[in-house]
Amino acid sequence: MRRNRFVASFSAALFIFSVWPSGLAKPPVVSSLYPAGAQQGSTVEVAADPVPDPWPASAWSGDGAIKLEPINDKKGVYTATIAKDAPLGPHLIRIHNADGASQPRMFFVGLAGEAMEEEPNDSLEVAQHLEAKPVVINGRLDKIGDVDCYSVQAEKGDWIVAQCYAYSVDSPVDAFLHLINENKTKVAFAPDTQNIDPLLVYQVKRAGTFTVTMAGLRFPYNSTPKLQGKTSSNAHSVYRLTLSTGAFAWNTSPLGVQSGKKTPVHLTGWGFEKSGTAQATVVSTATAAGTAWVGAKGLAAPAPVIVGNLAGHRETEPNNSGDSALTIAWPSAVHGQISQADDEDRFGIEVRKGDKLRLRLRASEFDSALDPVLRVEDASGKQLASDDDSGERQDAKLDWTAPADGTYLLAVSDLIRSGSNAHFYRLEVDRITPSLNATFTPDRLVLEAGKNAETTVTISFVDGYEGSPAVVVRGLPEGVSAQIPATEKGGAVKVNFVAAESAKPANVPVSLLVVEPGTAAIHTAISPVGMEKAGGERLLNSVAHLWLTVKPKPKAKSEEKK
Ligand SMILES: [Ca+2]
Ligand SMILES: [Ca+2]
Ligand SMILES: [Ca+2]
Ligand SMILES: [Ca+2]
Repeated sequence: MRRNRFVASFSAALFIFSVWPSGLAKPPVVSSLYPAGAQQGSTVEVAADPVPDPWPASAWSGDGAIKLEPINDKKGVYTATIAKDAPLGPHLIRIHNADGASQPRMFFVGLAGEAMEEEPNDSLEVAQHLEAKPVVINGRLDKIGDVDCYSVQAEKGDWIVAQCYAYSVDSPVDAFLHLINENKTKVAFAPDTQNIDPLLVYQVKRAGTFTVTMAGLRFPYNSTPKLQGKTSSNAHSVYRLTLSTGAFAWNTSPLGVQSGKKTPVHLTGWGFEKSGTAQATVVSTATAAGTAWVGAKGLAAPAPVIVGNLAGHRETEPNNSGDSALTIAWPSAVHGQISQADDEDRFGIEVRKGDKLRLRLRASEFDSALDPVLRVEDASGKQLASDDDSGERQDAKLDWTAPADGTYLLAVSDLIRSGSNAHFYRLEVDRITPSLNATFTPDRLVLEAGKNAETTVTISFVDGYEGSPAVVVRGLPEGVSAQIPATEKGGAVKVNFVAAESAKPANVPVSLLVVEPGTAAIHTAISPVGMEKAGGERLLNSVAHLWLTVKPKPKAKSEEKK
């Protein structure tokens, strides 16, 4: 009797939650991949957690050079094969089954050999010693109060660099690193760098064994009130820690390159001279805009470089006065340094009356020491406009309309008039062009044959855009169509996906494009991914596809009646 009642209420629950009508099956939830990356040209095992049920479940990667195959008799574990030419840097992975797909998870392709953390490693006495360097350690802060210790031998003059990616790859942890010498003296502590993840840099004064300790706080801090302020103890607190005593590149000079061009760059960072590693390399990327990752022989980790459509210039000193300022063609980006106290860099630009310019002086995102100030002056040196902090963090950004034909000056300086070769910048001189942004949510849909489901594309017009854009869907599987309302004024557009009764099961990424009829303009809509961004930007912050799962009609009803 009790058993029957249980069955009855269970069926009722199934009826109510008809989102997953085929019973208990549902889309995989993957909170972490461990390890969250691998070396270029390697094959490793990667565990998805929680274990996708049913097993095996397929994996999709954003790049064909990274393949994950489920191991049938090892639940949750994939064989990840990273091709030798797999693009360096972060990629997205989804796990999917007949009922849907997981949220995308980050997977980083690196340069150095890798190692897995070996517990116990909680104290200096039991630190995991790393012979091979550089090395990427894949670890987890997976018990309350977990501390992970790693020791390396370093010689006088070596630069010990420890770079941690935890929050950066969407782990729920705010990590911190300390460096301790043989006398158990703390010699370095890493502050937050581009987000809440730490980067530790220390030049060795006396040869010996040094221990890096890794610990963390749960993030976001208020996610589990009981644990607030306590160290992290989450199985998903996966991290990647690059440990180097040789060459480590932090930036490139110039900081940015033009998409589709071969650009010689100089790697900047630590340990190049002593290790004899070449600092000159060439960047050639098809990335349209955003960030590309540069590798080179002997480097511990790839370095990010900005990619855009602007051609590049380099400053040439002297350029402190209007007379010595070099006139640059624009739109373009110019790279330079406020190389000493009171250095000012001036660049001339020729404009026509009414030209609308967007000037961005970028420094803090590259961890430059410069607190940039940007001024626009007329040919006589009279200041017409200035900005200190309107850009990202403490960077400057200025929209300026030319009052008359002629040559004007752009002046770059430091807020407190300091300078050094760490005070570098990228000044972007661009024309303001009307444009649009498009985002969508949700980023996953499960569509049953004979039914429909929708995602909302939100289009916003920026900088005076005046068009009648339309949404176009690319990559639809057979038997699925998209109903798209007219979208002349932008705003929220509900795209309705309809599966025919005959639609076959499918699991595919679909692109949502916003086009301007009669022009070549195409904007790919994106959807934000990851947890709240209170800790800053992550390595990847959006996904450029909607994941569409098509499943057959449930057989349950007719079978139950029989
Ligand atoms: Ca651990
Ligand atoms: Ca530990
Ligand atoms: Ca300069
Ligand atoms: Ca100068």
